[in-house]
Amino acid sequence: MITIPQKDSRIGVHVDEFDAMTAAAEDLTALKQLIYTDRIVVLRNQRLSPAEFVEFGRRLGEVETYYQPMYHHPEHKEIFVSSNVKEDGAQVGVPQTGKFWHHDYSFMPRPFGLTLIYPQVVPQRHRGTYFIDMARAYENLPAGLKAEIRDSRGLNSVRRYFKIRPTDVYRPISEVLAEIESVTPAAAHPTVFTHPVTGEQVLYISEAVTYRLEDAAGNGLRPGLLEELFEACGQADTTFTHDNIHLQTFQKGDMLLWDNRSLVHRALHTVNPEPTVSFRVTVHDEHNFYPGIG
Ligand code: 7UC
Ligand code: FE
Repeated sequence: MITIPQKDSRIGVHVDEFDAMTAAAEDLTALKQLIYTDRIVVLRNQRLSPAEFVEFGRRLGEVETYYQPMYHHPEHKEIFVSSNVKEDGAQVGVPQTGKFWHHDYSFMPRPFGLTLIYPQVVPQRHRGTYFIDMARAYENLPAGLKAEIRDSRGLNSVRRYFKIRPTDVYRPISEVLAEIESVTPAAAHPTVFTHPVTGEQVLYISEAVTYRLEDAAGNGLRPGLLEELFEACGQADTTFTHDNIHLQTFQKGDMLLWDNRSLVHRALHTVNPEPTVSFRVTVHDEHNFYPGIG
C-alpha cells in the first residue's frame, strides 16, 4: 500500500498498489485508519466485478443494503446504483442521486461509518463530489454557536429528497407522504458527537435531512440557529467557494472510500448531465456510529 497525499488539499489521499481482493487483515485495518484520519481514500487502478466489490465491503464490516429496492443492482442488492445510462432501454438504479448536502443514512436510526463508491462510467467534463469535513467545521464554529448546541439533538428526515418511485404514479401524494413517515420516521441524533476513532467532535447536521434542533427536553432551539450553522460550515454556499468545501475528483479505476461520520457530501450534477454510472457499497465498521447509539 503506497500512500500519496493530494496536493493543495487538507483531506483525501491516493493509495496505489492496494489489491482489494488479496489485502491482509492488517492492510484492511491500516486502510480504515487512513479513512478515519484523512477522511477520503482513493484506491487507484481497481478492477473489481460487482460481486468482488460487495465481497470487499464484507471484508471491511457489515454491509448495509439500501432500504429501497429501486436503487439495487439487478444481481447484487447490496450495490446501490446511481445511473443515467439505460441498459437495453431500461433504467437501472436511480439517476441524479445525492444532489444536496447529506451524510448517507443519517435519516436512519443506525447510520454506517463507511461509504465506498466505485465509478463505472465517468463523465468527461464535470466530474467529482463535493465534501465538507464537519469535524473541522465544528472546531471552527464561534464559541457562542458551540454553546447553543451543547447537549442538543437534531431530527433528520428523508422526506424532503425522497424520490418519487415509478410505482408511485397515480398514487395520492398524501398516501405517499404517510408511507414515508411510517417507513422512515424522523431519526434523532446528537447535534455533536465524538468520533469513536479520532476522538474529534463532529457536527452532525445536513441541509438535506436535518430540519429541527431541540434540547434534551424536546424544546426547539431558537429559530434561525440551524440556518446559521449551515452558513458557518459551508452547506449554505451555493457558489461552492467556502473554504470548507473540497471537490474530490476521480478517474476510471478509482474507488473512493470515505468517513461517513465526519463528512457531508454532495454530488456535482450539471443541467445537461453526461452519462454517469457509479456503484456504492456501504459498511458498518466495528465501532458504534457514535458513543451511546442504540
Ligand atoms: O436518491 C438519493 O439521492 C438517495 C438519498 C435520498 N439517500 C442516500 C443515503 O444513503 O442516505
Ligand atoms: Fe450519498
